[in-house]
Amino acid sequence: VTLSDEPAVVNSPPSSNLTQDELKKIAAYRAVEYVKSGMVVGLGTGSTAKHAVARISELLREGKLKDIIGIPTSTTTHEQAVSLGIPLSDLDSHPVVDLSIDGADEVDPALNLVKGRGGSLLREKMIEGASKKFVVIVDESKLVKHIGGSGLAVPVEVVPFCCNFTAGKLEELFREAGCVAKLRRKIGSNGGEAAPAVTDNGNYVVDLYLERDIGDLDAASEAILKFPGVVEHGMFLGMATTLIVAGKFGVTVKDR
Ligand code: ABF
Repeated sequence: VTLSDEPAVVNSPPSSNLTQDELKKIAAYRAVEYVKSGMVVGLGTGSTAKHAVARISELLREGKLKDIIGIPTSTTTHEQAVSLGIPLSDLDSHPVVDLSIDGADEVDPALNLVKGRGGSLLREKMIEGASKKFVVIVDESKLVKHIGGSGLAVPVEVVPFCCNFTAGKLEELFREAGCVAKLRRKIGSNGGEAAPAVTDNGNYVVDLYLERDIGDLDAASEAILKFPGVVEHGMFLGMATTLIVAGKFGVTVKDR
């Protein structure tokens, strides 16, 4: 099955009265049309991807899809897929993934992404990087001209050891872009400083808040990954093969 069988752009009728969650669901359901029986499917994480996981399980139950093996990109998605009875595996047993479907925090016109504001990024990058096709599903609020320039964070997963040292190095690296690096903390502390948020891999997240855009994305990626304390960052460059956007003017499908 290849995505090139599909038209590059499809516009469906306007859907102006829909909520953001309904738009997410529309994008997710459209993406699941790419899933065919027998595929190994990367199951994304987040409020958009969860609709795709639910839809896959629904089609399995109805017998419209068969023999799907899901590869979850987070412990949360693992739990959701288990609860819905989707057969699961991992990259050790299935190193080639036919298709992954996942959300994103930002998408630029070249389909470069920022991911990880919801906490997951490393497993997503491993699984989506091992995928023949990677379909990104978003509502139109996620579209940007330049990723990393919106004043919202570019997340970086770091090892806990001397994480403030690593955060300082990252801030220094992007000083010209007005970078402020903040260690992400758990929400809902009662009074004192909240403990650092911990990823599925036992690491921490440093959020890079950039006043101006960081310019050459490949150079920025390379520079971030050079620090030994960095595990991975949330810029997914040149990885997405298809973008599905649901907005008030309908659904748009764009292939890279
Ligand atoms: C995960 O979910 C993260 O990489 C990204 O931060 C987020 C997008 O979530 P949502 O669909 O809830 O906006 O994939």
